[in-house]
Amino acid sequence: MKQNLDFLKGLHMQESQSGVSTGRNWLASESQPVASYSPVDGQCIGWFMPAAQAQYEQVIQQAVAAFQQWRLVPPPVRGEFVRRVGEKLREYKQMLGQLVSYEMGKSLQEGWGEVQEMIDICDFAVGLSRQLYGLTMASERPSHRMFEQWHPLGPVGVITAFNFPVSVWSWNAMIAWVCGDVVVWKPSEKTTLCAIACQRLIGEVMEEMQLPEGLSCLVSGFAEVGQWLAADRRIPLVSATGSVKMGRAVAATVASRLGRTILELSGNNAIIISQHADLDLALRAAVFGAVGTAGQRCTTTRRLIVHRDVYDRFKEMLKHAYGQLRIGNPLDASNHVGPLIDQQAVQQYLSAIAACKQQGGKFLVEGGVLEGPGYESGCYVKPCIAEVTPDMPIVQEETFAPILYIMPYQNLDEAIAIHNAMPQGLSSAIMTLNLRESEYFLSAAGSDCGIANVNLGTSGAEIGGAFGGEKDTGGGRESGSDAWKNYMRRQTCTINYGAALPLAQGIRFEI
Ligand code: UN1
Repeated sequence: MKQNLDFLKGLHMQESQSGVSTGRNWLASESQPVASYSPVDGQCIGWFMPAAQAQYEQVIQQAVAAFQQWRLVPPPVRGEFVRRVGEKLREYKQMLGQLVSYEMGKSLQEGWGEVQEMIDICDFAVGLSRQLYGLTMASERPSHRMFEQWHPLGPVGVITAFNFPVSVWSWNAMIAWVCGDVVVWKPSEKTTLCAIACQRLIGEVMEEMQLPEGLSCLVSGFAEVGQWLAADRRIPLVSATGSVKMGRAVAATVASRLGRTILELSGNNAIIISQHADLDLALRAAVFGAVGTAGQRCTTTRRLIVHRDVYDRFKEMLKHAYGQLRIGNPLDASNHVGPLIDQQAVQQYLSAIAACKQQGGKFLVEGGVLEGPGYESGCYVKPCIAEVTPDMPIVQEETFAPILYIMPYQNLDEAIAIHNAMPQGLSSAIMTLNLRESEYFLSAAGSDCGIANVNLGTSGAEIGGAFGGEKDTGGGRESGSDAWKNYMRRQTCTINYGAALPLAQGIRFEI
């Protein structure tokens, strides 16, 4: 099937373009152009010029200047900007979703879903722009009033991964903007064209509203650009999504200057499938969780912990479901599973399978790389399932690929112990119709993850909740609930409207 790439023109993508921008303006760069290849068909989609240090410096100066103005704009007026961004995204949803699907390789449904997630966070942020509430506290001193207020923080650095090339940035950017911050985005070098497309759309809204250059900045490039952001004292907050290795490096650098981070790193998410589960529901949750986005979500279901009474039956159900999966071009809506992001990811998938076999894993559904017509990019792999024991080293690791590990359990305490015995702590789920089991799973003795679900899978969180997790996942929270507080500075204020000066804690000090 010949690919229709008209959406690239619709998004004003050129063959070669600057990857550095302060909003409406694009900076010429001295760097060597970098190509972006589609894992869908192996074609070069276009080229971008990454940021060199000189452009980075220009961008940050502009961001700092824009912050001086933007912090003084009333929050609901800042919300109006985000509302218009949401309108723009609605207008371009079809095409931007197609670009996400083509450059990243996720199914078209998921590409559109990702843009919808951007629209949703815009709506959330618009409402939030009138709800940046602070508390009023009871002062212990007579004629004193005490309260807290939230002020804008500064330019926020946002480092994003290839797997959600547009929405994770938007979770950060939309919230940061209504909070009065400006945003400097360093996207994954693997999906930079998606970032350029977003930046162009933002630039149009900035032009329409005549907003200060520097409000929305893009600094494309490799890991070194992320390190510049991490080391930069002018960036009070760095929000980073990606590998644990990247997160540790960013965290150490930002901590050494006592800056703030929001880290959203790896997951090793499991579903506990009880003997009291609705197994049909469990099957649908497990299969989408494991093979959706070709296993490249940080919320992907990587482990199934299944009660012995239903273990054999569930294995058969899984085998049958995996037999129905259609793997192929993600822009063809009839396919369930697209390619991995690149050849390196394919190698990691193959190494994990080899390690699993070597450590005693038994494959229920075999993996492998697909070849032949339609699979020329070499990035299409078969989703596979291995029976393992929980202590195998490979099971402790997050491999960004559709490899599902399955293991049995006897009682719920054992299942929860297996569940929690991982370095990561992002998302989790239990499938059960038994109230005691589900409540126990959600109790302090239950799941140790940032996200815990009952009778739904581990992936596909909504934007209204805070997103993130514990342990090696990094501890950060983004998106909904009160995650906005990370993007602002809290000020505790006390006003004395009396004529005396009583000291707190009853301290006496007479002069
Ligand atoms: C990620 O993989 O980094 O919950 C984010 C989900 C999506 C976001 C995943 N809403 O699966």
